[in-house]
Amino acid sequence: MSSLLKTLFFQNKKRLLSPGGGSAVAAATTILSIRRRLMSTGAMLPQQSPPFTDSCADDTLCPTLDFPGGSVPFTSKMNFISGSGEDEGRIPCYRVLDEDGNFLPATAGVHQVIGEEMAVKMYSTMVRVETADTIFYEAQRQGRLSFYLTSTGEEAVSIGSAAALSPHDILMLQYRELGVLLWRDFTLQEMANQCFGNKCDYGKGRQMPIHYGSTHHNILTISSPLATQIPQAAGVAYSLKMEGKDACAVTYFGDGTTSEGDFHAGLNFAAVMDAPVVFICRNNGWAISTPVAEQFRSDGIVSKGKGYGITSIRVDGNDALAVYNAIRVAREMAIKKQAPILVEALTYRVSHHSTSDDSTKYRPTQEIEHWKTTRSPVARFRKWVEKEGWWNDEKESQLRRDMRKQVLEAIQEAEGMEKPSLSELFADVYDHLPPNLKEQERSLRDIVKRHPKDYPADVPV
Ligand SMILES: Cc1ncc(C[n+]2csc(CCOP(=O)(O)OP(=O)(O)O)c2C)c(N)n1
Ligand SMILES: [Mg+2]
Repeated sequence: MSSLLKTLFFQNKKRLLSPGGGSAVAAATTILSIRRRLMSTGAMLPQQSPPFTDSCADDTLCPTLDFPGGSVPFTSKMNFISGSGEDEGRIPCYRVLDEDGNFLPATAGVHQVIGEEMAVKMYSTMVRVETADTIFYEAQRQGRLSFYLTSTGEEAVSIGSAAALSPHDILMLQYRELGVLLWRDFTLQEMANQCFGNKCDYGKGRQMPIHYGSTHHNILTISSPLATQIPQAAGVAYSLKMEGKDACAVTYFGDGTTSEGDFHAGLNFAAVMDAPVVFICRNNGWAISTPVAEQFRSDGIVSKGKGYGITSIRVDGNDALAVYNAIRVAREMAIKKQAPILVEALTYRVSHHSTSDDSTKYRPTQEIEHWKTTRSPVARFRKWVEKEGWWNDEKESQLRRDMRKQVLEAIQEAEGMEKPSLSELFADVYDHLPPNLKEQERSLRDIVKRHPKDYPADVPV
């Protein structure tokens, strides 16, 4: 049976794993259709419910209802369950360090799981992200890039989590997780090539800036439509399970993205299929101009895990050590139990949503300042690393100087590089170009010929 299941799966694998091609729903549908085909051939039996026993015909004498999926206790109290969680209070947030980088009394000695090398690499990657974000943002303002978006204030979520994963884990990002890419040694040059859409960009200049992806780094290409990565992650996790891999799928998404149908489909699918996936929600308080108070009535995202039967935790997203610890354990559980885990990281989007946004129009500047200074995840982590005796002002100035130089060099190199040729715009989707695309290509070439000044000179026609 397992070889038939595998054969059917591999026949469909390309569709399931293709980042842009196979949509999330298609992935789910394909896996379900594989199961259905196996059941119809008798190769796989549907999961058996325990046999129904009418052992208790009189409900008043019976303490439980024998129901498909498991028995349910009866009660004579008419209790409505509170939807907001106000009866139980809000779900607490796990943290390790206080704002000054000191271990909290309850966590001292218990949680110090990383040593100097890891701590310094994590801090250096945070500075790398900060520097890249600042310079790329400025480059966009100078008109050298069409678009950019920073992860300022959220560095601990991406770097703390990436550090806790294995390079074999397959990642599906949203767009505000540059730290994850840089942690995996995706270079500043690879990043700059993508943002400038030059001939070395893996996407051949066909995506907006910041839509990174790299097969070599096990990172699927980012796509603009929100939440598509969530059911895809469930499908990828299911494939890892079928191949018996010692790895999991990990997907990142924002608070606003949880309002998409794909979020709910993805979580339910992963739970029902026992797929080893870690869902990481960066709850940064805002979805462009929509605050979380207008996004959902639940106690954040962590409370939704229970509804899908998923083990979940809420963590302080500005505490890199807490994120690291939580994700390390979440990963272990996902693989060992072959089950999904949901992690909600509470953080804050300090930057504007993107270069197309001005967030001072819809939120108080004091709120932004508070998170930028008092609650900075980078400053907090630096304080801890310094207290351990692993960092000092001299190392700091040297690192910042080096990073600035590296980012500027990468931008200069990427900007000067030739763009992909015009024909690439039509390649890689169909084996043979269909007539409508042939016509579009012909028409585009005709327009470029007639209006050469309106088209960039560095795009080979
Ligand atoms: C399906 C879909 N709807 C709307 C958008 C437009 N959009 C882009 S980003 C964004 C906000 C997402 O917020 P969140 O998930 O909280 O992520 P954050 O930007 O805060 O990191 C919206 C509405 C989109 N890209 N895709
Ligand atoms: Mg958000």
